[in-house]
Amino acid sequence: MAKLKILEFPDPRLRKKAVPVENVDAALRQLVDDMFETMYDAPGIGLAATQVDVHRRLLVADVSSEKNEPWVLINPVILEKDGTEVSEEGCLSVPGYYEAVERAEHIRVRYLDRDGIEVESEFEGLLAVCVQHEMDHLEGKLFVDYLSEAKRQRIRKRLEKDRRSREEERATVF
Ligand code: GNR
Ligand code: NI
Repeated sequence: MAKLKILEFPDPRLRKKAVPVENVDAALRQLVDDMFETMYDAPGIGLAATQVDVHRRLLVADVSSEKNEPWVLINPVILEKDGTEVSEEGCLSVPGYYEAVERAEHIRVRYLDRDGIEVESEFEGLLAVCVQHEMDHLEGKLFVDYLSEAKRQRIRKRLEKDRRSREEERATVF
């Protein structure tokens, strides 16, 4: 098991479009395990491969309070969307910011599970929000893209400033 480094906005690698997973093999399952370790440690309720600089179409999620309901979606496709709901979203790649985003309320998704079996599931509530947020990552899209240009620039500038002060901090220690 290994904890992976999470890319942060405005890193241009977060803008890459992920390509389909071709083989659900031992190496892919190792990546899935590492993504869960990274997500639980963060802590977060979902993680897309894009966020750990792997540009393949897979995501993991667990919105349960006991952290014992892991979901693995490989090559996910939304078949149906129903209703809309607005909720506050955050993102491990945009640390410290929470903003209202509108999403579909119910979604029906076709994907491969961790054994490479094709399945269809319906999601609602927080898990539906999370799956849509993670699928956006696979397209190179972030929740800040739904905000105004002014808000997005403000978040980008503050995160760049935070990053610079963290780098100065390291330079002082070493
Ligand atoms: O941990 C996360 N919480 C969250 C809260 C509301 C809507 C979406 C999310 S996903 C986020 C983890 C993350 O950045 N996944 O890409
Ligand atoms: Ni995110």
